[in-house]
Amino acid sequence: MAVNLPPQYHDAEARYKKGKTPEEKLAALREMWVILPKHKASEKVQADLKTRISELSDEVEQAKLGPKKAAPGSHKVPKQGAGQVVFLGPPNAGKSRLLTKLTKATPTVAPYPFTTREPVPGMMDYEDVRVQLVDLPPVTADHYEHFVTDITRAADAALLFLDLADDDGPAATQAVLDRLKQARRELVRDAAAGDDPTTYHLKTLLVMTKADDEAADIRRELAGEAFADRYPSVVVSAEQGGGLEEVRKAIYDLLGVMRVYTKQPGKPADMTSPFTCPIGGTVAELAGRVHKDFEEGVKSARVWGTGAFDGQTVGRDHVLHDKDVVELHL
Ligand SMILES: Nc1nc2c(ncn2[C@@H]2O[C@H](COP(=O)(O)OP(=O)(O)O)[C@@H](O)[C@H]2O)c(=O)[nH]1
Ligand SMILES: [Mg+2]
Repeated sequence: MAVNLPPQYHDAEARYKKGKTPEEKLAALREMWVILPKHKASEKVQADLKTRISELSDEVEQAKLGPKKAAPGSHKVPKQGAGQVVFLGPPNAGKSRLLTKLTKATPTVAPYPFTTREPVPGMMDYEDVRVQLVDLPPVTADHYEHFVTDITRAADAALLFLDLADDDGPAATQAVLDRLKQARRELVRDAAAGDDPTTYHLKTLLVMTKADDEAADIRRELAGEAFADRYPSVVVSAEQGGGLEEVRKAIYDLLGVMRVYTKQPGKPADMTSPFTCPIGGTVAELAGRVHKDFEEGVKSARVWGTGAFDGQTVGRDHVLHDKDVVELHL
């Protein structure tokens, strides 16, 4: 669909291109955002603009912190698997313990706070896919590692922790949200919902930990009032193992991906390692996952799986479904 952009938009875009400092560029981008018609046809332009504004806001902010804290990339965790999910929460909430239960990673688990200082990644198995989980240092009103700002942008989703063994759990979790907001990071139910372009929105699952605590049920009811409307949630006891399977599934669901198995003509499908792409993805998008040159090159596909599809030939814009088997024709 074509987007009709008013002339003022193009004027602002020209100022953006001519801008010499990040501040000038950011000002022009914000003008473009205000002018841009917000409707279905402009969704892609809106999304691109939001990303550019959010990235440039970070850059301007980091420059203010000075070169030392802005050291780029030092805490990057290269993505693996179907998606990357970061752990955000107050100290002592059971983040590291949960990571040891869901993956083979071995972060330090200790009854005192601030034991985790660096990102610790681990791979979680869920059926036939793997999801990358990343344990992070705790966040409080006064303690914030600046690399968390970068790492939350790179992530696909977040787990927000709430400690059911602590009367102050809800306040500590709220403090995490408040501190992240200062860094222009907002944890939300649906990443598409937020419309402040300077803030980066990350899809989030609330994980209520230490369900084995004797007062956990009461605290959960109280916390439910504060948080349950804002996020999907799960309750878990990493110590006793209760709820771990639900957590695995909820994390996978949070990613909003589907599995697609590929096959070569005349050969059986490889049912062991599916490709994952966002729910609603097309044949062309899948092809791009298989090889970056295939997205342009794919002409049609045969699809087995959902409903009527039993080897039918479909076009490149055909929408795929979870567990479809696809033979790409280039
Ligand atoms: N009772 C109970 N204690 C837990 C549970 N999960 C973690 N803990 C304890 O809580 C403390 C902090 O755990 P840790 O994973 O290091 O917290 P982090 O700071 O959020 O990474 C440790 O003493 C853990 O043994 C749980 O499910 N039940
Ligand atoms: Mg920890």
